[in-house]
Amino acid sequence: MKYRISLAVATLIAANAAYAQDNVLHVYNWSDYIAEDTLEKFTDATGIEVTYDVYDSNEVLEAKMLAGHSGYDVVVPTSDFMQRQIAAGVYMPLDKSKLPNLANMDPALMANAARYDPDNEHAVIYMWGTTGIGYNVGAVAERLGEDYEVDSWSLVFDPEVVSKLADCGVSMLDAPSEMIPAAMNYLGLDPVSTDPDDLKAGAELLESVRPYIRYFHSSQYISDLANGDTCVAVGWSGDVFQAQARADEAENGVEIAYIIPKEGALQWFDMMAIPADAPNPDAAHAFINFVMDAQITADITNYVWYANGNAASMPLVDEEITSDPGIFPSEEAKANLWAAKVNDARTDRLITRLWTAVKTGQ
Ligand code: SPD
Repeated sequence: MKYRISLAVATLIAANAAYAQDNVLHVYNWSDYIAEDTLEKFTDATGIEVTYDVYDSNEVLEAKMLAGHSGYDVVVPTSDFMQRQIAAGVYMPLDKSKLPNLANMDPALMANAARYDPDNEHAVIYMWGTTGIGYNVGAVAERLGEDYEVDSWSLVFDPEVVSKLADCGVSMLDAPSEMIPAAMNYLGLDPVSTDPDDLKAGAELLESVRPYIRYFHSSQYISDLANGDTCVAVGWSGDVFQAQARADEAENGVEIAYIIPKEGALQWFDMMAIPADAPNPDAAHAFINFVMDAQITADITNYVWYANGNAASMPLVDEEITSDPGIFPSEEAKANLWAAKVNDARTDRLITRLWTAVKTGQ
């Protein structure tokens, strides 16, 4: 039997399909990086449903963005990676008329982010943080002594020290553009140097401690630290604080601390941006504007323990967070933070090669 549909019905079906498309937003964000109720609140406020996927590596996001047709409407690259993605035409300029909550953002932090994206044309700050060291206070004291002061990258980069911690589990981020510069900085080299000899020296240091590293991974360390399955992790500030929050919740007696090592650390900004081929740019703008609401951003910071770039949210952020120097570093610690620079393709290839050798030990 053949069915014929009238023009009116076909138009209705097409309109429904367009409505369904208009009413779905596809977000791709870092794992463990949003409050439990943010998406639900967005849907309640706008009627737009959200599909939400996560990653834990800038390289993974970049591969998807450069390939195109990702199907995502909002993504959250870190500013240095974002800079070269903008140059590759990956993101659309924001329509600031649709972002009235931009007025909530901290002008000094936005100016900082504008070093990677002049006039903040393509992106706004989601959260920012540092790359330092999380550790299990009891397990480390047991192995290095109660009086050992944990304040240096030597915890993971000095073979004498890290070898004593290997049995309780040491992890590093699977993030070559962060681990090699951190090692270079420890050696007294410029962490943003692209001199191949400096990069090789950083990789050699990492190779020398490789036997004491249990794994390289960029999200597993949260639960492992929280459960006491590992005792030291090079990690991102808020993630380490989340590990402590999970241990508190489990009441398992694990105490986790986070340090920005005295030699300095990377400060980074994660940015909300809209892919140039986003299926639903209107919903993307609505989402970015929604997140920039002072209360919504404060809720996220209060849940994920990351600093944000939203000045209006600060009075709504828990004091436990605003007063913690691991999340909001002191002026003294800030002077020691460095900002990543975007690498050229040749430097990137070298870093990738060196990293493979570090991880495989070959
Ligand atoms: N769990 C959220 C982690 C966010 C980390 N952002 C990446 C920073 C890269 N320098």
